[in-house]
Amino acid sequence: MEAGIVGLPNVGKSTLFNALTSSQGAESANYPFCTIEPNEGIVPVPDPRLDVISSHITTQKVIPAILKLVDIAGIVKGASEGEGLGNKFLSHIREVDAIMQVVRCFEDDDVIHVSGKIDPLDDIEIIEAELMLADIQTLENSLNKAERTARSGDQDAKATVEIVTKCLEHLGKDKPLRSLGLNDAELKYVHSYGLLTLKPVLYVANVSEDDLNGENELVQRVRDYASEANAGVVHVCARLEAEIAELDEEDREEMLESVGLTEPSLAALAREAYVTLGLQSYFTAGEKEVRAWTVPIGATAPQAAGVIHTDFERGFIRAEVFSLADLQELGSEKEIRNAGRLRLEGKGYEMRDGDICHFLFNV
Ligand SMILES: Nc1nc2c(ncn2[C@@H]2O[C@H](COP(=O)(O)OP(=O)(O)OP(=O)(O)O)[C@@H](O)[C@H]2O)c(=O)[nH]1
Ligand SMILES: [Mg+2]
Repeated sequence: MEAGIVGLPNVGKSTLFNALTSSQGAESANYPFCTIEPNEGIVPVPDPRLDVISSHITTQKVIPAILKLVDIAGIVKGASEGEGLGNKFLSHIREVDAIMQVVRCFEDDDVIHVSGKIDPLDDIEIIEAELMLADIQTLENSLNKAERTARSGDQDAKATVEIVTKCLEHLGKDKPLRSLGLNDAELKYVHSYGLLTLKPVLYVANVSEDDLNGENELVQRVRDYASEANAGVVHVCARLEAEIAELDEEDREEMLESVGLTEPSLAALAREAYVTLGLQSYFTAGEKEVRAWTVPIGATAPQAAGVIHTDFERGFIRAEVFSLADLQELGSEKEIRNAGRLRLEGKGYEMRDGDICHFLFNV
């Protein structure tokens, strides 16, 4: 799973990115969380269930799920026409699964706002407009090609023309494609275009140090907007998070407590990112490692196994599954087995959030 951090210039994207990618989560010692490229990083997804599992199953290491982040440079008005670094950055967004849009809700006279005033909804609209314009360009280009092929009678091309036209009409009404409600079959025809406004969005309201709970009216406006647009919102003080991330664990707890926070914002951000993307976790647990894996909600057991290794999916025989609740009640896998609560699930099994499993396969 990969999310791109986008927004207008100077809204705190890099501050947030640095805070998230440099924070040393408790479990992270066992995982190379690092910045891959200067603007790409991997962060562990905090999940308290991992601690519960490893309190019952002795293991050498605990490996959380990961979220890959890309810090994309500020988008300015006219980006879709090549303004600023324009198209190059839009092409970065094409590659991510979800967009995290940072909107400035903090007041600070020392930090210049590109539009000269702090208005998060205005900011959201500017970015959305650029993404919509970029999609219109992409679709118009492909429409020409598809129309030519369709004339030769190609059925696929005909369907493409139909769906592309539908998308263009929607964008023409100033609406992002994520609100068009394309079904899976329709999505297949436009999948390869990497349409920007089709990607789910999570708004990150960057709040002031003195508004850590996001009570400011500006944040409320973002929430109202997002609930209408079916998007999530988290509020974060990027600057404070950056300071917190520098601390070691003990000092971090102290600092969080002193400012009245119960957890670093990464935790809330990661949770919301899961919701936005329709994802859930399952676990594998053994002597060598206890590990969280990410799958889309609705994934079947073979698909879940495929996240570990494609061979697991190809040669899937069955899964042995138990729940976290069973583990907490009975204390060990052995007891779960003895109590007859270890479930054997076949190819059609739909994974549930928090399942703990072994996969049996044969290739
Ligand atoms: N007061 C305050 N300042 C912040 C906060 N977050 C970021 N800033 C400041 O805003 C300025 C811009 O932050 P960056 O993180 O570089 O912004 P950016 O969005 O990456 O900017 P570009 O990469 O140029 O598009 C810096 O001076 C930050 O210190 C915040 O939560 N509160
Ligand atoms: Mg930056």
